[in-house]
Amino acid sequence: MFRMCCKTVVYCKKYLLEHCNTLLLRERRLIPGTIWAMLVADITWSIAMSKNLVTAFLLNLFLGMFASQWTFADDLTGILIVELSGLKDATGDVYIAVYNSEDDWLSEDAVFASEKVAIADALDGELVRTELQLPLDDYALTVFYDADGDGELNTNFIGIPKEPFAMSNNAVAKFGPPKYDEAVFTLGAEPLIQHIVIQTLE
Ligand SMILES: [Ca+2]
Repeated sequence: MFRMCCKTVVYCKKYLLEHCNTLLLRERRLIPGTIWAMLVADITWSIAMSKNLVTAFLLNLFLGMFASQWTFADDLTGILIVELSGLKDATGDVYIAVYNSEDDWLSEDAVFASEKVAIADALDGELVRTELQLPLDDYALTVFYDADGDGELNTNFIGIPKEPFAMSNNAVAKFGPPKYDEAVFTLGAEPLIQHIVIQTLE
């Protein structure tokens, strides 16, 4: 019984630490929560080895689960509210692409997150409004209205969008698309509103 409990606790601790390492690789802001979770694992492991094993085992599980949930839900995600204006149609879809790296900016293959928004379902007065839940970090957005419904941003032969589009911060194109620095913003724990005016170049 004692050996089985020891193995179970070791397995739970190993899982927790591996889970924390995965989080650490995914999101640098997880470090404080990760350290906290690892401390919980180590403290309860010490208790388990010296006193009441079953109590420590249950405490380990409870605190480990609590630490993970606390890490994810309370400290590490924020609400990004995207409000769009300037759309001339109340039907069709808007596509939002989220980037969190200058190196990935405007790459079709390296989008951090994306969302297809049905305009009819997201109308809030004259605005199209949607919410994204994202890890706390820096982001930049591109938005376009898919006028022909093919799911892609149509461009002309030199790459200029033929469908209404916009960037976060309402960054303006000048001799090329806006740079990441012009479109980037920081999502913190408080909900953040990005009010974006859709533009049509042609
Ligand atoms: Ca299109």
